[in-house]
Amino acid sequence: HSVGIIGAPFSKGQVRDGVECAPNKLRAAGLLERLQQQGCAVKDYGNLTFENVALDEPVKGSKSVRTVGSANQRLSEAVKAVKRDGHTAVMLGGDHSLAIGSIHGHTAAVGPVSVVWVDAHADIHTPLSSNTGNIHGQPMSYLLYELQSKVPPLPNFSWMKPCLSSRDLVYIGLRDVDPEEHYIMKLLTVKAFSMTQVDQLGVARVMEETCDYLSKKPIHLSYDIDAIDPSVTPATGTPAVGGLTYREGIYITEYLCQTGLLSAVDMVEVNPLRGRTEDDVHSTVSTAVDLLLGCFGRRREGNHLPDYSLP
Ligand code: DIR
Ligand code: MN
Ligand code: MN
Ligand code: MN
Repeated sequence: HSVGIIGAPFSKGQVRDGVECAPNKLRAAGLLERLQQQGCAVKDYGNLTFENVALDEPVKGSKSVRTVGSANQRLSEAVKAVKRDGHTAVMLGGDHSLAIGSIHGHTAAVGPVSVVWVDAHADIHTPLSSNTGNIHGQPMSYLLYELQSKVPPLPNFSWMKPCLSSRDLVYIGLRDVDPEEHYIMKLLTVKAFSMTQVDQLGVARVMEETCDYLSKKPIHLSYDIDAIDPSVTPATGTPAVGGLTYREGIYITEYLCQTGLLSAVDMVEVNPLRGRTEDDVHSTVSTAVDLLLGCFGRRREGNHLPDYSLP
């Protein structure tokens, strides 16, 4: 695997400080070295810097619209460049509003993609249906062709156009979906494996059905760390009880890796300031690292490099 890493220290898609610290925390936990040890070629593109828009009053109830729009424009260009350089793109968030730029940039470089969205939340509110005004709960509505007429023109978003069909989206891990979001998902008949389906089918069958359902387009995996149970990954802004186990979370990455179609990965909503203890933060960060290693060939049965020979 050849991996291009982009740090996106951005938090204005939600209201809790700290999520912007995650890219450096993930690097400090040895992400790059461990990817290299398992045989990946790694290029670190560093952290993006984002414009701080001075007067960014709410627009139709949504917060920091101009700041989020400008940040995602930069991220889209960065992901597009990493894909044009021939790498699998890894975007280290930051909050989940960054999926707008990440998926947009990915499709700008490679054409249509499939999206596997692993999250406790559906993040499919429109700016008008949102109750919180936090854009990290809205990215999917900006991306989907089918919702174009329901998303008003927003300042600093004129650079982006929808680039995803609802037929090319699968959710895994849902358990905190607002009524407006549930309505949208039924309207568009979005494929979703909530925690109920994970319980019913088991994660192996969920992954089989996910990949049977998706066409063979390049896959964009958007992994919100709050998909994992907060007993394992407590350091996140909006934890939701009853989540994926560590093993289920890792299985998703191992399975997607062996499809050979993984083309971009987001790891978002790790918030080192939300843990109550040092252990909380460590467990969250190291789980996020393990999920990324799973995306790029790490197997629990063990690995060895192709050129290894016994001493
Ligand atoms: C809620 C929470 N649905 C909202 N969303 C979160 O703010 O729209 N998404 N936490 O990750
Ligand atoms: Mn999310
Ligand atoms: Mn979430
Ligand atoms: Mn979230």
